[in-house]
Amino acid sequence: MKTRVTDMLGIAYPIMQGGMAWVAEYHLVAAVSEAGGMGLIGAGGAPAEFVREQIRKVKERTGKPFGVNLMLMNPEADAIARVIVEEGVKVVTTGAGNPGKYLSAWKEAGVKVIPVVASVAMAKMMERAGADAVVAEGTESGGHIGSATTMTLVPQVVDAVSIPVIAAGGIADGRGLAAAMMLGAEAVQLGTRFIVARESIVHDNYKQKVIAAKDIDSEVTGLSHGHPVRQLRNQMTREYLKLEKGGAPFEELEQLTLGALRKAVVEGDVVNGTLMAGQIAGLVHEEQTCQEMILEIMEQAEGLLKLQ
Ligand code: TUI
Repeated sequence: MKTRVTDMLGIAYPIMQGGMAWVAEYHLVAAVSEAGGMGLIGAGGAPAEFVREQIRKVKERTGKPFGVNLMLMNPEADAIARVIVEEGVKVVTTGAGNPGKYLSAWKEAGVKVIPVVASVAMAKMMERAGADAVVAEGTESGGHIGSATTMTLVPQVVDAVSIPVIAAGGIADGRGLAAAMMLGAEAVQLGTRFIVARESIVHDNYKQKVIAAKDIDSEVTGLSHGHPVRQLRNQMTREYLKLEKGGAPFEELEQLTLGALRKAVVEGDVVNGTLMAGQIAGLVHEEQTCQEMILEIMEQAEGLLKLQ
């Protein structure tokens, strides 16, 4: 299944791994890339030097293409943008903001730039600024989200830009990949399914919550202050939503979530931690290696698209 995205990135399959904070560290990234997909280090809120170490560790494990996701609210975003160039990273995706100010430096260094967008307007702005592709991410996704669904966003972005579009949000199997291709996407980005990859260092408590999740087990917190985050329902979301409904100020809500993703991923605290996951968690049933996941997705999608 060759597309402009597989050609541009030099990958075998049109499958990218979401740049999930804390989750997408070097073990997962190297495994996805080794399996023929596109692994992406999730810089999240990490310091620049930590990201540099992660890049070097991925390089030790695979010679295949990989990238870095820069979460633009990171206070060290400027320094990470420089590390990406210094370490010769070939692909960068960005999230949670507008990467405009980094584009010229990255382009000059030959880095392929793929902003994650949640609207047509942002996709057009990024194309004008010189982006090589965009990830159109629907509200089904885990983590920080926009409001448009993948089904509506992807074809509208495809019609609005000439650069390749990668679909994200609500995709976890070959049916999702085939559907995304039908909407005009040239690759997909998966997050939730890779949380439970064998190579993922996510605490088993968190993995089991994703595996047990059903279709309507996620909640969106933070809508009232403009930072909606999708995560699995637990005591933390119940408490948060109660406070939010009562009009609690942003600072109080922020206290509740400070360090909560780390608590879930590293410590396995599924009660007070933030279990970011997408709506497709209900379709994720088992821990598998990245290679098993990717080959299964490709076989299913190719069968549906009658390519074999
Ligand atoms: O970035 C994501 N997903 C994320 S980032 C993240 S880290 C975090 N942790 C705790 C609380 C909040 C965040 C977890 N999940 N996805 C890509 C994405 N980007 N979705 C939506 C956007 C986006 C939003 C606004 C992109 C651009 C944008 O534009 C704002 C502007 O400046 O115009």
